[in-house]
Order: sequence, then C-alpha cells, then structure tokens
Amino acid sequence: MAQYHLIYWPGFPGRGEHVRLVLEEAGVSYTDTAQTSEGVNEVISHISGGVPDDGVNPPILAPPVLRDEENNLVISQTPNIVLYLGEQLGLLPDPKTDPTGKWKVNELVLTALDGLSNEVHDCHHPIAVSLYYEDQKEESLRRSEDWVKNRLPKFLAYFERVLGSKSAGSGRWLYGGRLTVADLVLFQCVDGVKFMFPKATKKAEREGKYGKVFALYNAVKERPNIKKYLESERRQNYSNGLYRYYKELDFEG
Ligand SMILES: N[C@@H](CCC(=O)N[C@@H](CS)C(=O)NCC(=O)O)C(=O)O
Repeated sequence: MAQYHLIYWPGFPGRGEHVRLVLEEAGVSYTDTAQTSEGVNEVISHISGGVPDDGVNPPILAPPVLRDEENNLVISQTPNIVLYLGEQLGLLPDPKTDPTGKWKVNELVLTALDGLSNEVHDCHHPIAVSLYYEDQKEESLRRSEDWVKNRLPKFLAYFERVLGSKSAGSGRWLYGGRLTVADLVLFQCVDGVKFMFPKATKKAEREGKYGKVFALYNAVKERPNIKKYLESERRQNYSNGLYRYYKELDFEG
C-alpha cells in the first residue's frame, strides 16, 4: 500500500492539484480518489463525519484530505498538507542551514492561494457557495472585472518582486535559490488563472512586466516529473471546479 493517499473530488484538478504536484515532483507513489470508481464515496465518508473517528485525527470539513498511512495522520487544508508534504519530501529549505525558511515559504504559499486561488473561486461564486453560478451571474461579472483589473496585476507584481528579491537567491525560484513547494503552488495558480482568464493572462504575458513569474511557470512545467505528470491521464482537465471558463467573465483588464 502507498504511504500517501489523497482524498479529493474526481472530475477536475481543484485544490487537490497542489497536493498532487508536490507528490509528483517528489516522485513518490500515492493513491488518489480521483482515479478510483469509489472515489466520491470516500470523499463523502470523510466530510460527513464518519471517517476519521480514530481518537487521534479531528473530523474533516472539506477536501483535499491527505492520509499518511505510516504516521496515522489524516489532515485537511491545502496549505497545511503542502507544508507537511514539503517537509516530508524535502521540498522546503534545509532546516539545518535555514531553520526559519519553512515559514517564509509557507507565507508565499498562503499568499498565492489567497490571491490566485481563493479570490479566483469567488469570481464565479461571489455571493454564496451554496448557490449556482447562474444565480450570482451579475455579481460575478462585477467581481471578475475588478479582480482582473486590480487584483491580478497586484499579485503578479508581488511575485515578480519576490523573484527579484535577495531572498530568492540566484536562479529562477521564489526562495533560497532552490525549488520549494511555493514554486509548485504558484505554477498551479498561474495555470488555473490562465485557463479562467485567458485574455487577461495573455495581456499580462505580452506586457513583459511579469517575465520572472512566467519564466517560473514555464520552468516548473518542464521539470521532468511534472512534465511526465502533465502529459499523463492522471492530470485532469479543468471543468466546473475552482478554475472554470465563462466567456462573459473573460475580461482583458
Ligand atoms: N481552505 C480550504 C478550503 C477547502 C474547500 O473549500 N474545499 C472545496 C473543494 S475545493 C469543498 O469541497 N468545499 C466544501 C465546502 O466548503 O462546503 C483548503 O484550502 O483546503
């Protein structure tokens, strides 16, 4: 049995993708409910309170969930899982030479998820998660137009600044001159935003102001394990998950 098991909705990459990319980059074997016929039931059993009830792990509210079978650990919250796996799999700064580095990398992960994942989700669900997009279309239009105009450039400029800062070290990565989980998270965020807002991201690329961000994006894409994964059937297409394409929301900014 594989040590790591990802529990997430099948059918779209969603927040589970951040977990997959860390596992794929590290080249460890894992199982994934997106790839099994009983996957949905497993997700439901975790979020409905039945599992885990083992006296050790707290109940789960929402996926993604990671089970580490060797350490009897069941945890949720995307950045929490990413930080845990980063430590387990050597995708954080070396604690011997940089004992506080993991908090800085986590800061970058949280910032990317705030701006380029959670805020993007709210572009198609600005009023309520429990309502359909079609029931909040007008607000989605206003929210998306503003996000593309004001928030997208703000977050791209921030990460461009991080990549040009002394703390990034030499090379193309966000922190300490080596690839960390923050780079993988930023890659997936940019990939999702490119899918949802192609006009705005093409314009941002054309403008040339965020060259380092797009270079990081391309560099992650070309990493051997990531490249293999992206070309495999394990990589799911975007559909009606966190990143979705609606023509009417595709503002140029
Ligand atoms: N902050 C959490 C959010 C988790 C979340 O919203 N999960 C979605 C799927 S991507 C879900 O199924 N939510 C159900 C709900 O919030 O009721 C994280 O980053 O993991």
